[in-house]
Amino acid sequence: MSLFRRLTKAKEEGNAEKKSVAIVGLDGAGKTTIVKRILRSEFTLTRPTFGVNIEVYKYRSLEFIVYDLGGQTPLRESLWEKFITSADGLVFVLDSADKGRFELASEEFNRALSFNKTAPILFISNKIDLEDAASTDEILNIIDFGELVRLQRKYNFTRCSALTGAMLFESWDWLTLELCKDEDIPKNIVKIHGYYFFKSEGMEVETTLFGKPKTQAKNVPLFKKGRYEIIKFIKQMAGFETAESLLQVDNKQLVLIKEKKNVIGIFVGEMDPAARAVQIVKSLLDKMVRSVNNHTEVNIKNLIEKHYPLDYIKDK
Ligand code: G3D
Ligand code: MG
Repeated sequence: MSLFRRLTKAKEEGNAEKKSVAIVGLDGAGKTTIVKRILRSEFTLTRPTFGVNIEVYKYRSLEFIVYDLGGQTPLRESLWEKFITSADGLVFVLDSADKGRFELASEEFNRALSFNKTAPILFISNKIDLEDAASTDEILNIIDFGELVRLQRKYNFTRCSALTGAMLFESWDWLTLELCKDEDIPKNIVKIHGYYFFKSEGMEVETTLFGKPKTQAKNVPLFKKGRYEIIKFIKQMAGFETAESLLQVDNKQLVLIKEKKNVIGIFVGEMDPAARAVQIVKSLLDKMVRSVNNHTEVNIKNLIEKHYPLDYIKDK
C-alpha cells in the first residue's frame, strides 16, 4: 500500500480529528527536538527510504501527521513539495543562532511558502536560550512577514526554545486553534485535577489531587505516573534556571515549569489549552516567591482557589 494510501486510511479509521502539519527548516534548526518535545508520539509511519520522517502525534484533541522534512536532496524534492502542498499547517523552524545561514533559511522559507498558499504558518525562531540568538529585529530584517500580511496569510512568529520549552506550547496552541477554528476546543479554561510542588533539587513539598473522592480515586494511578515524570524532568533540567514542559500522561496533560529553586506541575484535561496552563503555573510560581519574600505561609491550593476559581475540579 502506498504511503499516501496509508495516511488516508489512518484518517478514515481514527476517531480524533487529524491534521497534517509540515515542519520545515534547515538541518539542525531543531525540528525533531520540537516535535518530540511537544507532541506525544502515537504511532510511527516512518519510512527511512523516503528520507522524510512521517509520524502521527497527539496534541490535545488533535492528531497531527507531521512531515519532518529535513535534509532533502534533489531526489526528494518532488516528494517534499507534495507534502508541503497537501499540509493543513506549515511550521518553519529557524536556528536563531545560526546567523551565517539566515539567507539560506530565508530562501527555504519562501520556497516552502510557494508550495502552499493557504495553510496557517507558524514561524519558530528557535534556540533563544543561546547567548548569540538573533533578536526579533534581526530576524525581521531577513524574513519578510509584510508579504504574508499582503497575502492575508494567517501566521504567527514566535521566539522559543525547544530545549527549555519557553514559548513552545503557546505557539503550538496557536496552530492548534487555527487548524480547528470551527471545532469545540475550550479556549480559556483548564481543568486542574491536581498539582505537584517540588524543590528543584528534587525534594517533594506538596502534592494534591482535586475533586470528589471518586474522581480522585480514578486519577490516583495517573497522579503517580505524573510524580515519576516530574522527577525525571527535574533531573533533565538540572542545568537550567527555567524550563517548561508538557507531557501527556494517559488522558491528562502534565504542565511542568521550573523557575530557579522551584518546580510546579499541574495536571489538566487532555483537551485543555496548554498555554493557559503554562500561564497559571507561572503566576503561581511568581505569587509563591512573593509570599516567601514577605514571610507569609504559601499554600498552592489556596492560591489556585483564590485566583483561578473557574479552572479547578471542585470538591462538590
Ligand atoms: P533538525 O531536526 O531540525 O535537524 P534537531 O534539528 O532537532 O536534530 O536539533 C539539532 C541540534 O540542536 C540538537 O543538538 C538539538 O539538541 C539542538 N537544539 C534543538 N533545539 C534547541 C534549542 O532550543 N536550544 C539549544 N541550545 N539547542 C537546541 P545535538 O547536539 O543533539 O545535535
Ligand atoms: Mg531532524
